[in-house]
Amino acid sequence: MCGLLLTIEDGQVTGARGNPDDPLSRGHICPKGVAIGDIQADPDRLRRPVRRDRTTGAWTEIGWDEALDLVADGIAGVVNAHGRSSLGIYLGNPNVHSLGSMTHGTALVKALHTPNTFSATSVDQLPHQLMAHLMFGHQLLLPIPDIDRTSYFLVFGANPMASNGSLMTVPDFPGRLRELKARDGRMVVFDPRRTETAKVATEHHFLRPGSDAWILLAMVRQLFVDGVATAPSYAVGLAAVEAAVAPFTPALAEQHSGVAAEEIVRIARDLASSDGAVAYGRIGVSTTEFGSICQWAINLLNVLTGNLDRTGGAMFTSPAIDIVGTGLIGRGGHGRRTSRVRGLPETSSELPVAALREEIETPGDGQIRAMLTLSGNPVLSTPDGARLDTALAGLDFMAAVDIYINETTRHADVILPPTTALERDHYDLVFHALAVRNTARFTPAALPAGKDSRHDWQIYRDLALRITDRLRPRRGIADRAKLRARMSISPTRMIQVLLARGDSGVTITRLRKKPEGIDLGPLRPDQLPARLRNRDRTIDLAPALVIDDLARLTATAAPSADELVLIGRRHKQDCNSWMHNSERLTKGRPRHQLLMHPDDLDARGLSDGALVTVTSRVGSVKVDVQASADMMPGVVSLPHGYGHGREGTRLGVADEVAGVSINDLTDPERLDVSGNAALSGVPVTVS
Ligand SMILES: Nc1nc2c(c(=O)[nH]1)N[C@H]1C(S)=C(S)[C@@H](COP(=O)(O)OP(=O)(O)OC[C@H]3O[C@@H](n4cnc5c(=O)[nH]c(N)nc54)[C@H](O)[C@@H]3O)O[C@H]1N2
Ligand SMILES: Nc1nc2c(c(=O)[nH]1)N[C@H]1C(S)=C(S)[C@@H](COP(=O)(O)OP(=O)(O)OC[C@H]3O[C@@H](n4cnc5c(=O)[nH]c(N)nc54)[C@H](O)[C@@H]3O)O[C@H]1N2
Ligand SMILES: [Mo]
Repeated sequence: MCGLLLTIEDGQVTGARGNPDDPLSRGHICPKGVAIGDIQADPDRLRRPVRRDRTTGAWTEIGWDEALDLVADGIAGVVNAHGRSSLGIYLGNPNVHSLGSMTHGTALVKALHTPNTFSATSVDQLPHQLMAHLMFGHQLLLPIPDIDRTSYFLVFGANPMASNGSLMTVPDFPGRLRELKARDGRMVVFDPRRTETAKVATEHHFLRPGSDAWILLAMVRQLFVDGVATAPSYAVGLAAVEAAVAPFTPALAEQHSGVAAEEIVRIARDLASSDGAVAYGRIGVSTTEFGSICQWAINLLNVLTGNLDRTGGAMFTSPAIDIVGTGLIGRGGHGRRTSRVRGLPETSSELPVAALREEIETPGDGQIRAMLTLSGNPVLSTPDGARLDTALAGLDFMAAVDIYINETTRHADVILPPTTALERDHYDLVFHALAVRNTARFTPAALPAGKDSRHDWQIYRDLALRITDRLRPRRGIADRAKLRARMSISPTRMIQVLLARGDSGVTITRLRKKPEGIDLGPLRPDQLPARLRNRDRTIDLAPALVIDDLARLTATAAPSADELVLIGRRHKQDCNSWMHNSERLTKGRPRHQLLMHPDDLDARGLSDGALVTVTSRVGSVKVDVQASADMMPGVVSLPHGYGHGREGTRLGVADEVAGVSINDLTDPERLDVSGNAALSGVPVTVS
């Protein structure tokens, strides 16, 4: 989403700078942007399909036709023998960053019609989407902080200084924060680590991981105690909320979180009395056992203080292509069916990825026997990845659409590599809709696609057609013609049509003339209730799902004095589990270490730099430990996305930076009510 100015010489990127004319990113660039050419030039990146010999493990390059046929035969073969459920699909994060995946990947998944669809959503933002669905009537109707005008920014479990924001696309967060402070605004951060964001905050509060729900509910309660909780006329359930939060006192929150009760009360009052204030919480709260309660309470803080749909508060975006209003992406749903083995609820037709391993390994009707992964690396990114690793090795067939032979795709029989970001047109369907300012930008391919290469949308098109052709019973002629027609329209053409359908006045012609992007202005207030997507245009303040889940929270025990729990972290120079083969991003001091407070090291007789063993209920890893006074005592941290160097991968990641995978320690049994994995706050021992 950051506008870049690239220097290209002889087909190679030799320079990347932030584009000062980009109306959203304003010249900002992060290390990943600087390194974008490394992916393009990486000799380890796949440029042609490869096939793995199951006996020798050797990979051979093959032609596209052969590769697509092999995948179609493999998948159709399994499905025809064992039924639709025998195919599992996993969609990873980069799908959302590719136009062709958004337009054609989703259509492929639909055409394959398996109940066993999984994605990175359930190790990430599922609670946000579920609460948006239940409260506002659409899974992507997400309130976005008006960072450019707020006077009080209350942050739980996010590190935008490293991440550039999430469900709040905010390029140049440092610059925007400086502006916030210059207008006497405040940023208050709750995080078990004194992060880059905490260090530049007005206030930072340590809290015990997973205890946010207690604090947030105590804050909501305080609004009622002080008599300032108000709800708009189009909201229902205020009395139910008041009753539900009544037991969650600041004193209880202090017991569970370690944050002083008076501080919790004061911050709730500061939020309520500021002119244009916003509460925001991200992956640090959504990946806890009470992620949905947290997102619910955060929405409540914004609604009940009058800050939803208000300048300086949280608002819904008005993108040039409105994926919400047009119904391009469905409203969502929850619990309409459950997973076969553990009975976990579906959300928006997907199952929690924490159930993937058992769905592959547990014999019986509906067992997954073939997998298709699309831009995903679940071996490193989902809980108990080590065991998923083993499970993938036992599949009858696996195919991947990916650009690397990595920890996950090394199990594939065939890998189909699409063109990369620089070789394909891009219009961002998702992140414009989540951005802190309304803008539109079309980025034509900067480099010609390599000879004999395929865009992802072409791969998805060919797979959809070839697989459905082989499925029995065969679909009718009309059906197949419809699919062919749908899949043959290029993503860029779709964007052209979708823009014309909207009322922003933005057209593809205008966008092509202004490659830096078109500014559509700041977030707009006063859009409610019209923008709500449920039938009666009301906000449901008290969805039964979370109200019922409060009992589970109440039943949790207060922490013991000697507990040690594990949390994750992101760095500016990391990109989830990939890009560790970019030398530009990995040179300098290694950053794979376990961070631990010096007192916790002392208590165990460990010294800074020692090789330690970290053990959880599910596994154990050996990693270097680094003393850090930025950690809350009792809390240790590992970055996610590390743990490279496994046999059979071809990544070019140096040994010194390979690290270990935090998800060899995270526990697929720890879940939020939504089914999202509780990756944060895992009980561990360190020796
Ligand atoms: N413990 C812990 N676990 C976490 C997290 C955490 O904070 N802590 N974070 C979670 C979050 S927020 C997320 S989003 C997930 C991410 O989980 P995943 O999406 O499973 O993992 P990524 O590391 O994003 O993997 C991206 C894959 O896409 C490939 N790829 C990159 N670019 C392209 C492309 O242009 N086309 C194609 N076809 N493939 C491409 C890469 O080679 C890689 O295999 O991880 C989650 N896991
Ligand atoms: N450079 C870079 N940027 C990225 C990514 C990347 O890998 N690298 N990944 C992208 C993706 S896919 C996503 S989803 C976003 C995520 O964006 P963010 O949510 O901003 O990402 P994190 O840095 O993981 O921040 C989570 C914070 O929660 C804290 N935390 C952990 N447990 C708890 C808890 O129980 N309570 C509270 N209050 N805090 C807790 C952690 O210490 C951490 O600081 O980032 C995106 N941006
Ligand atoms: Mo994510």
